Amino acid sequence: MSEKRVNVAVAGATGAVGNQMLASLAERNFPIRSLKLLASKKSVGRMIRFQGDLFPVEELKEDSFKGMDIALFSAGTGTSEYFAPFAAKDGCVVVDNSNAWRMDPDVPLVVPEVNAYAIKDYTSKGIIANPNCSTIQMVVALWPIHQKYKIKRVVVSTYQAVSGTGKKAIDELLDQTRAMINFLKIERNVYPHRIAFNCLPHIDKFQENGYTKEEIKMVRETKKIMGDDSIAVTATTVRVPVFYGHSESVNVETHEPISAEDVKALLKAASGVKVVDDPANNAYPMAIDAAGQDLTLVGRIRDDESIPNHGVNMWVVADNIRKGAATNAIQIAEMLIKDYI
Ligand code: NAP
Ligand code: 12T
Repeated sequence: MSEKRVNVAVAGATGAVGNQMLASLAERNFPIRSLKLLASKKSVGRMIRFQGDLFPVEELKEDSFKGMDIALFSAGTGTSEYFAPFAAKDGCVVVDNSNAWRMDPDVPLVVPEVNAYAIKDYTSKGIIANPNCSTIQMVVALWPIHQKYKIKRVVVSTYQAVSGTGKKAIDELLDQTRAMINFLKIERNVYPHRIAFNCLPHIDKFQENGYTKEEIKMVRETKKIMGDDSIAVTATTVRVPVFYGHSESVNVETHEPISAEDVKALLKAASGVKVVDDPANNAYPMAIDAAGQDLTLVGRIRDDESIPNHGVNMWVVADNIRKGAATNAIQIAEMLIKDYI
């Protein structure tokens, strides 16, 4: 990284993603000149430690971004929708983690391993969108396959951790688990049903066509990031009682002939990917191994024998708060600094 240093604002600094943003900024030695922590009014008065110093949490306001260079947003869709344009107006580039701007044709939707070139389009609105966590890890694994074999169709089912919903959901799984093993009454606030010892085929809101918004995000975002509307994608997204790490069963059909052996070799050389695939030794990607690190783990790579020579199945796992949110956003910010601001 160059000597350039920047003024950084973190909007949503008290949340699950915001927390990881701060940890990752420190871990990666991000070139910070000054740091401003923003959250809602109710957090004003809190102090948060960053690299040994205490920083006050300030209320997010329209004029919070004066003099700032980069704002990392993870404070909810409505908050981003309203506040990101104020940051952009003051010359502060926004990297947004919410769903507010992802499908805006004037906002680049970026996963650095796939379409880093799109970052340059930030100049149009001053905003860059971070994709949905489930989309990010899937396209990291799909992109090398698409470049070589041209993907025709993807069928994905997800097994998503509760941390994707935020701090309250992490507490809910912990509280319900504790209550279950002590035969106490189960409280339920975040999800419509018990999540402890259960699976819910329901992430984000249901839409008129019977799909959830999370499923629709995966379809649309995948096409936008890979720059190819011809790829057919269909998704089923499921919440599972896991704290950190989303897992995905991904079935891929290609136009060009493909084999599991080729895909293993290809993904071993792919950036951001770690192939964990040694069934004889019970080695495959697991949420407990993906959590706490930044790579996307891919394994169980095998031929789909129902589409001879044109299909593979794989199991893709990543830390949804790191690569699925904070790490991806910070990678984008690092590229912005290096090449553009
Ligand atoms: P969380 O743990 O519930 O934290 C929410 C954060 O937003 C807190 O810092 C909260 O501040 C702040 N906030 C809420 N309303 C605000 C307001 N009106 N003004 C200022 N700050 C406000 O949630 P999270 O998991 O960190 O998620 C936060 C955001 O990140 C969401 O937009 C979510 O869509 C996005 N996200 C994206 C991905 C992804 O797929 N890339 C993954 C997870 C989350 P207080 O503590 O003061 O309330
Ligand atoms: N509902 O960023 O609940 O669009 O796991 C990310 C995670 C939305 C998003 C979740 C969600 C997003 C979740």
